Amino acid sequence: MELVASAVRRVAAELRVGALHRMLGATGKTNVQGERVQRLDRYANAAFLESLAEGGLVAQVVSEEMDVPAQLAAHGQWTLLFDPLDGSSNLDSGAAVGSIFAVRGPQAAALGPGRDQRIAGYALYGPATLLVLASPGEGARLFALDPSTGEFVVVHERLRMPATGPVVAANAAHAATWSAADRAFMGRALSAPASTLRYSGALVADFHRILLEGGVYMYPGDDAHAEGKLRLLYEAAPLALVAEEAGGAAKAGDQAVMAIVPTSVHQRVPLVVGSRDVVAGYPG
Ligand code: AFP
Repeated sequence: MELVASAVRRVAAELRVGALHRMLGATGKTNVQGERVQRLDRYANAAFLESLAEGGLVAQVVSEEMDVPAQLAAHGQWTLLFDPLDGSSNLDSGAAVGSIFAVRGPQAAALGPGRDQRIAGYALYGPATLLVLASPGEGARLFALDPSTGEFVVVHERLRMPATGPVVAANAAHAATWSAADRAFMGRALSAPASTLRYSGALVADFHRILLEGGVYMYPGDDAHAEGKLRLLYEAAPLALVAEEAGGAAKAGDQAVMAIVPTSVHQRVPLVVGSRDVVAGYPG
């Protein structure tokens, strides 16, 4: 986690001065997902790779920004999977972005189900740099980066996601091409008492709000993304572990996200994640 924290510190520092260095904007390239690569996507990926290469602990890394996994230390014990800069299309607007990561055992475990994750979490680069870490059976903790010391300090020892809650996060512009069941689910969520729609375009930012306030984030299959948009290994599964450890839940169709055995490293899944009682009402 020290290596991940070091990458997060570097990304946070670069984000603060990115506009000054003319680091905003696109590189003109697209990644393996067919998405425009921002200059800071490239920076964040390099920051993770360089930090994780230290100390010979990490054998293999899987990144949203790399077509194939990279091999690091020959005798390393861990596989790291990450989206180095989630929501990077927010950058030019100065809105929140994040990093998502998971730690698994040796190489073969990269293609196991989410239950093989040893630690998972995310950084949220907003008004403060926040770090959430979860591991099976040990709950989820919230840290904040103290810029005066460079240390992460504990803010919450044991986060609990409310069993239900008002926040609904989804790209409602795509609802016309969702299944009737997905539309009906969103309609029920929006008609619950005090419900409110909040969607930032960065999964980490939307998920974090739901973790604290309760509610549901959904990105189901639609016309443009038949399998859903979000990546199983370094977006959906890490957040599913955080959600479960905080008392929430995550589904991909009718399956628990944590139970899905991936078939490829960049596999996408439809995702419904959030408060336990809200996600339980998802028909799948
Ligand atoms: P980018 O990293 O390409 O900006 O994608 C972000 C993301 O994977 C996730 O963070 C958002 O919740 C989701 O895509 C937003 O997708 P839409 O723009 O289609 O709503």
